Amino acid sequence: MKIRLFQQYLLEQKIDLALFFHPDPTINYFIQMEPSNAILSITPKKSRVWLTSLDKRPLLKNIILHNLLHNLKQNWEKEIKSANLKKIGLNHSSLTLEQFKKVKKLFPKSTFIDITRGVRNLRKEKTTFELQCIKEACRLTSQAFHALTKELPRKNLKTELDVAFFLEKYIQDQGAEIAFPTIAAMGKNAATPHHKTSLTKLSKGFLLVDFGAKFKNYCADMTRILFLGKPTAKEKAWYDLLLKAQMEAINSVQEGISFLALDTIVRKKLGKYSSFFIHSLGHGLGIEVHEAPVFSDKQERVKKNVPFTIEPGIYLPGKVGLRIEDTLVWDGKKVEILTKVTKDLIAVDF
Ligand SMILES: [Mn+2]
Repeated sequence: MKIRLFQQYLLEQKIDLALFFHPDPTINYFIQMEPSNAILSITPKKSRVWLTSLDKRPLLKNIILHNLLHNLKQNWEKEIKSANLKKIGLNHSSLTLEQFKKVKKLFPKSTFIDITRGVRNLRKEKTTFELQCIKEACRLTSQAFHALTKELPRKNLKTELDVAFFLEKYIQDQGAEIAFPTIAAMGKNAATPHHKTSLTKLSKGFLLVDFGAKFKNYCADMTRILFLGKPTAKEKAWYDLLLKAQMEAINSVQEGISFLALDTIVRKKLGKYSSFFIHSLGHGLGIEVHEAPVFSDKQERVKKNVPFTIEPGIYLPGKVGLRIEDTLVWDGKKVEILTKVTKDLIAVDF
């Protein structure tokens, strides 16, 4: 990954050492795996990672691999200790108080600085390899949804959990992983945006699925809605309005437009329903399913090779919930929707 660029950042900020502790996803980013435990140290000249023998050894370029001992001898502490490390960078967004106390004891004379922003910015723009992984994750996600539309009419899936397991099995059968626990929400359950997939039986109405594959550590995120039975004119109108709002935001994506501006476009289109759109329009994604850019940050703008989601929703408490979500990227000339599966409202015989 962009370790040289990060070392450049450390030089510019006059940081002698950056330390990362498990389970900081930044470690996963730099070593391109999910370790059981790890400590990562990066200085402007040298990068080292300590891993336990619980995991398979990763093939690392530009990072020296050490063994992290399981006994009480904290070998990494001895190996890392040095009086020359005056300014130490820590990722406040992931560090526990216990870890911080340990570092403070280890380096009593050093000063500490928060590098959350530096790390987030580094990970925001993706390399060609990272984009390829995200695209593949999105392709598998789209395929899984397509398979679900073929499976539902067979009536083998009875509950929300059946639907979630079908999607997750499909993805894993393709050799990929799950980016996050699948949300399958039947009818009024979808009025809770983060509904916990349950044993609720499938019945007539909207069925929402929010899920994603993870390919080589990189996430996809997509939400689609199906209709079991035949939607009423009103139900169709809700869906059409939401889709129009989502497409208007997607079609407005261009270099430098702020995410806040996209959010405004959606809320305007939703009109009287905008007060029922109770969350952020989207988020960046990569090693983590939610990462920078954070849409509520007014400074954040669309930039080349920074993938993100657009996911407006309408939630009528106790009644119904709709959300349509795509993962997309601005390639410098045009917006590319990576989750390519259809957004026509599919009505399944029920
Ligand atoms: Mn999302």
